[in-house]
Amino acid sequence: LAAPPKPAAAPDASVQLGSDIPAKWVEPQNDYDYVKRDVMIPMRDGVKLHTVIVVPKAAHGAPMLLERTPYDAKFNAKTDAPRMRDAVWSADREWVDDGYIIVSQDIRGKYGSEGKYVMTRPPIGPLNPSKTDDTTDAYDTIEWLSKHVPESNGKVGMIGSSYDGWTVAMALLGPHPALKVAAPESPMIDGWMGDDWFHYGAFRQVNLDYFTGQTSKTGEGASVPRVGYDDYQNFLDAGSAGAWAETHGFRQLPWWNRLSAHPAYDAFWHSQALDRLLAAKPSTVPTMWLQGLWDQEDIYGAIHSWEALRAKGLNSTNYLVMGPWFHSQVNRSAWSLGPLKWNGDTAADFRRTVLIPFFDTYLRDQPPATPTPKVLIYNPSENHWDRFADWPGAGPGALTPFYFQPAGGLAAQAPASGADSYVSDPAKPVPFEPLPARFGDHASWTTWLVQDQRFVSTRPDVLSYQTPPLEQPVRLEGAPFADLFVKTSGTDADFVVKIIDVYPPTDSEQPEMGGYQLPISLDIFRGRYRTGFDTPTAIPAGQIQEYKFRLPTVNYVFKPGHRIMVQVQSSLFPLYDRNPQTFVPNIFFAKPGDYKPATMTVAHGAEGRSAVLLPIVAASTALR
Ligand code: PG9
Repeated sequence: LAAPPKPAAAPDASVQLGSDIPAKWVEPQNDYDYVKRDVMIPMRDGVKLHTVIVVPKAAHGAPMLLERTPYDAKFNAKTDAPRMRDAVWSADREWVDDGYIIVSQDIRGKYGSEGKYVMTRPPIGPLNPSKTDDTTDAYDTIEWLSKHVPESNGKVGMIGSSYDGWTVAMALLGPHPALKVAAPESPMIDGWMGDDWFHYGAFRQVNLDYFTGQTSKTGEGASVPRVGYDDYQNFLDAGSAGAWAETHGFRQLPWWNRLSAHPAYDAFWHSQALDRLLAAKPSTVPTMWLQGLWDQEDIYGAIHSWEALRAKGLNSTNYLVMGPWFHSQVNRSAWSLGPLKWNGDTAADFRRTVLIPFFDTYLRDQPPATPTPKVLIYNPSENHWDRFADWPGAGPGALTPFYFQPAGGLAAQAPASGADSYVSDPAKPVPFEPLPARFGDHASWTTWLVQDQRFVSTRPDVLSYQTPPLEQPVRLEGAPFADLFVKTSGTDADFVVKIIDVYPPTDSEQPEMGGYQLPISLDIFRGRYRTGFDTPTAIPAGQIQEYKFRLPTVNYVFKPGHRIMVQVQSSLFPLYDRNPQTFVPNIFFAKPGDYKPATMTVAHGAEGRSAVLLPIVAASTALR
């Protein structure tokens, strides 16, 4: 008999002939309460945009929250957290709690998306001869989303702050029918007039790092390397913004070349100013315009867009919210701002109780328990939200002048005579924050607008005017104006005006607030634009000229015992580039010899009644 065959030797599992790394590792998703899809969505010209869709496993007929960004769409669900609430970025947690599908997309040419990147790409037209822009890209994306996310109800709400707020505003220029609601948060709307790039023509040098960060690479570029620790000294040593750019290779950056060729408010800027474009083509998508009252980057856009649409009669779909926030703080926690403490987490509470119910109204046909107010603005001095049926409480014709007085006074009566002078020396510009100035320091950058101004108020080139301690409250609801009458010995000049709440000298609860000089509204104005933003003209030396400009909006009460103070100075450095004080064609490229000290004489008598025009109301116009 033949012996039975021996069983084949079992494979020896202790010997590895291949690789210990499998060709493809798939993480079991059992613990995950969401699925994440990375898709490339085709646009009308064939370019595909990288989009991250995060869907709760329980979703069925859920609304979609879309954010379009130049800052890497992977910010959502980039961690390996199995709970969607932990996987999204902090601002989206409450949306996850409410069952939303969260969608983020890289805009054209950035991070995972195809195509070419153009900085805040202008709408199709003279500045953009192509067939696509961020209006068509948003449209095509929403078209795709409304058909390809089976767990959704096909309805989309758009959100995003700053640049991402700009993408929301662009979508509103030609919205897809499935776009049901929008919230541009601190949107960049007019980069020349008062958002990121300039304020009334004064250039914001903090953006030079942004230019390399954003346009030197498809992904994240680096900031400009610094030799010294203090940006005040670094920028002083550089000379002009143009010289800084030249040293650091900016000629390779087309955006810098375009921007620096357009220092005035010419067609390049006003034909891409979104408040103008939206007003010319108002959308009926319910829109909540949001921003911070101390928004250090985009303090102009939301309020001006809301006002432009209101002026066009858009009422029932046009909402305004201003919180006690720094730039984009609406998406973080906001218990405080610098030394100012708020009544609760004003950002998270707002998202939960106002913003999400507003979106649910249009995305789920679920009206909120309490109707959304047309205007909601925090009152930082009384520490509560105010709801308004309309805004401003003080109409444009209802501004009350507070005139500069001899001996540093400030009062509603115009003085008979007087003037004050200071020497503005470009070699010693007034710092915008206590030195060392550090653009990269997030804590100081986000709070410089509430910085105690005592750090400069004793400088000889800073004028201060103040009321006596108030006996009655003075309530402001609206946008103050600066109205200066100044003579300079130079041929160009900048003027900074700050409206300041001076706290009483002692505060037993928070001693460091004793005598605090809190700016509640401030801005800078480049004098060459006093007669027209598109046509700079030399200032005639030795002649009084008027400089009148709007300041940021406030909802504020100066309390009894406090004083109203106004400060005037001619620089805010290095945040704003220095004015050489000699008229040159383009300040970006001023030469060292152009920078000259000048004597500024601020008139407050018959020659010109310098003042701030305050939106004073006798009583709050808030809904009670
Ligand atoms: N303020 C930033 C920005 C917006 C738009 C253009 C350039 C910069 C931002 O935070 O996105």
